[in-house]
Amino acid sequence: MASFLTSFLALALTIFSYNLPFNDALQVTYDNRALKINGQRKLIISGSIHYPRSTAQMWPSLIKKAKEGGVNTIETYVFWNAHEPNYREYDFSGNKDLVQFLKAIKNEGLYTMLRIGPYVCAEWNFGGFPVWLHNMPNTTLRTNNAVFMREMGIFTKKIVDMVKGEKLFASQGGNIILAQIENEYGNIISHYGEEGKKYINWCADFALSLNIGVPWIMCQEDDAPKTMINTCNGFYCDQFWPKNNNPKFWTENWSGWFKNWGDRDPHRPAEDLAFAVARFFQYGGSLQNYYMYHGGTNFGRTSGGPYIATTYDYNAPLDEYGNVNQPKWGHLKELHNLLYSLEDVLLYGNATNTDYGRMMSSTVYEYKGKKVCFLGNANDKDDITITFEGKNYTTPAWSVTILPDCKTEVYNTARVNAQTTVMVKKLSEGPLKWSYRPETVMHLKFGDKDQSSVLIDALDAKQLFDQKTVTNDTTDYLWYMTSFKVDENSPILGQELTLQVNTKSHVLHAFFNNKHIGSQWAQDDGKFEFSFQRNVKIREDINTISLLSETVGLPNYGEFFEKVGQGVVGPVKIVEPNGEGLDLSKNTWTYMVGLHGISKGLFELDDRNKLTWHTSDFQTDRMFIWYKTFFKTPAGEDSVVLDLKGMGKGVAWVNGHNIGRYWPSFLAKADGCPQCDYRGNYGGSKCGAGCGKPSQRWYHVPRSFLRKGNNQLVLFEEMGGRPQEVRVQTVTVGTICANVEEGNTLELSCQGGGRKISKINFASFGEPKGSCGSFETSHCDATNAMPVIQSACVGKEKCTLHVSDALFATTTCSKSKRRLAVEATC
Ligand SMILES: *[C@@H]1O[C@H](CO)[C@@H](O)[C@H](O)[C@H]1NC(C)=O
Ligand SMILES: *[C@@H]1O[C@H](CO)[C@@H](O)[C@H](O)[C@H]1NC(C)=O
Ligand SMILES: *[C@@H]1O[C@H](CO)[C@@H](O)[C@H](O)[C@H]1NC(C)=O
Ligand SMILES: *[C@@H]1O[C@H](CO)[C@@H](O)[C@H](O)[C@H]1NC(C)=O
Ligand SMILES: CC(=O)N[C@H]1CO[C@H](CO)[C@@H](O)[C@@H]1O
Repeated sequence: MASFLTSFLALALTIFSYNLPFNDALQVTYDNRALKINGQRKLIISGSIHYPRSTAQMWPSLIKKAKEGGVNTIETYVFWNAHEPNYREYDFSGNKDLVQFLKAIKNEGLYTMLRIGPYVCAEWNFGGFPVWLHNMPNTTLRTNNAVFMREMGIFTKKIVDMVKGEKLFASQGGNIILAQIENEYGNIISHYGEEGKKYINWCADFALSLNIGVPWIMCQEDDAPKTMINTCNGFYCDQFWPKNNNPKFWTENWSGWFKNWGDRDPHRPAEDLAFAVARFFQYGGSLQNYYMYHGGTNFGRTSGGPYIATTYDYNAPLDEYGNVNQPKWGHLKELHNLLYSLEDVLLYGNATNTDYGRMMSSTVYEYKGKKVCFLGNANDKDDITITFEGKNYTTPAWSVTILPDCKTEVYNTARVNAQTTVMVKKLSEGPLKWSYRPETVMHLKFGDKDQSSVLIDALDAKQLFDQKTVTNDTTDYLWYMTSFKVDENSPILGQELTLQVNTKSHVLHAFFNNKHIGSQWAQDDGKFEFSFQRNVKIREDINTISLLSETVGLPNYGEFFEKVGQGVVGPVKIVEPNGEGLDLSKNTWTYMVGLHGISKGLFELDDRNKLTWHTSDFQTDRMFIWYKTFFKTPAGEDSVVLDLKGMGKGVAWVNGHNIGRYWPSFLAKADGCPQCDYRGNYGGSKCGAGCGKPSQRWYHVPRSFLRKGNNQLVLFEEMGGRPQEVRVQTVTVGTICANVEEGNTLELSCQGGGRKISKINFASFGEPKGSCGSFETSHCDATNAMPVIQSACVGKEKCTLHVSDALFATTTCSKSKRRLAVEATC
């Protein structure tokens, strides 16, 4: 069995280690089983990487690691609001250089799935739509609406023409094999009635009219027009049966989950993800895409919401910084290589399914005398033994066993032999030397704009406006300001009064007569609205109210999501104890977009306004304050992060690059971090970690944002924090572990960067217990595992060992249970 396994995997690897030739046009078609390339059915294993969620400098290495992990295709959306931030002003620079990204994929010899949308959802701000589009008169998004369809048409055509111009479609000799129009419209179509149906048919006709020469897909859209391939999205898609004789495609296999401010760290166990993939192929699947393969970072204001965090790590096979996430990456890699080696039998063979009850099934594929078998156990509690073709097999609960010759068990999704890697943070610099500068609190004095020097472009109106329509979403921040006059004889003077602000702000900071009276933020309850109420002391004559309203990511999902109000929607009232009150909603409101410090460019590298920053009387735990410091670029290649523990909420810039919103004071829920059992259906809140800790403490600073020598870090802190606790750190491989069954291969690697295995902390062959970080020997283990592993691994960047009892002293452990557990330090 052992030798068979080794040669088998070696074969699988050679099969995959060729570069796809992209010179000649490829003919891409499909039938009821699979996508066909030049007439040949093709097994597609794809991974999502969203180009603006990393940097152009990171792309080649991300794509390479994805290829090494055994994906043959990269998928991305196209992000409209990143490319057309203002009407007819386009941006394809830096990490928005779509063509460069597509070429990087092609250069690695991988295929591309291009999901143009241009609605993308994707936890991306406003689902990818530019807010100016919503602000155009008479626009309703994602339905049969003239303004919307005209603009969607113009943008989509622009992208298609750009890609065609570079000859990137497979039909032109490029590597793009599929394109997508719209996105998950089936989830919401019922809310749009006949107009929705007209729209989706228009989408199909419009897409076809672009003549790209490769098929179009529509994901999660059961009523997709016949010219489109309807595909499945979800945590599991084995029970998805396409219509219209279409092949079974899975365009979003959620490899983990995203994080909101206040959420635990999402974690989808490798065993469960591999189970979902193996089952999909057991039941006739032929194309699947990991959403995400690399999640990355929501830089700047790109995160959707409300409340999508800055990290978009997604617990994907490549982590936020681009490091391989082990054992997930390695466990899936083994599965991918095995599946490729079975491609012809899986895609051309006939399948026979047998049901054994208790959720146990087998599938036999037969083609030209070759046979491949799957044993699938979807029982979430019981391991099940069946007699299959004359032999007994035990399949662990919630797992799939693959027998490439229908006799030998080569892969089981619940048996993880890949190494586990624990990444650690290393201090590079800190504490840092800070200077500070208060942000200006806007207010009106005596009814006139005496702060006209800072009230640039102030707008007056006798109404409360939706925040998006005033800011065009150019900033998170909008001031709503008003004043009212109280006569000396007014009965409300001297009474206990309450200021009441009904708002759809995500965060509200309120000032009365230029004094801060409170801050409040919305609960993450799906509604995101609240009533802010505080006692206020009215004075005779003029009183002023200043409300700083903030958005923390615009909605990206749901029917009519663009119509959800944002900002101070009102009413705004001064309420007397008897409930009567003064309604200020129709008062004259003065609007001021953004912050003073932002308009003055305090975060920019060249201090063009030469404003003073203070160092004496250093201020901490204070709201509305700017902090500035400098730090050195950490040596080496490891990813760089800022540890912002101790800070409240705000925005961080490094050398003028906005690295995103930070909010470490928003803690993850204290409960719901139980022991993780991979068995049973996964959901976004299962297996979470980090309960009660900051929902995001570390913030990625891509190396390409750094300079030789000193780097400038600027923080705008709006709640109050302690910058002296901020640290610059690097992320590196700490402990590595493996827990390999006899007959398999131990592979330990420090994952590059020239690092070597320095120490073996634990090694035991037999029936060692526990997991990485807490292994223990058992009574029957061999006595010499430590020296064997030390001599094989210490001082090496990588070591490989075929695990067999011949290597070790005798053990009394039962033959079927023997395994080798190792923990090492890089
Ligand atoms: C918007 O729709 C209204 C009502 O159908 C119409 O009167 C108005 O002219 C439209 N405005 C624009 C700019 O198309
Ligand atoms: C699969 O089954 C169909 C119908 O039973 C048969 O016509 C075909 O030859 C079979 N193909 C293979 C590869 O066995
Ligand atoms: C399989 O297991 C059954 C039940 O335990 C046993 O009776 C049978 O002999 C086994 N068959 C083989 C081939 O080992
Ligand atoms: C928002 O867009 C409108 C229409 O293009 C424009 O008149 C207005 O100045 C913009 N406001 C801001 C703050 O960008
Ligand atoms: C229905 C739904 O929420 N779909 C989303 C599934 O998850 C991915 C990422 O988490 C989104 O991009 C989909 O649109």
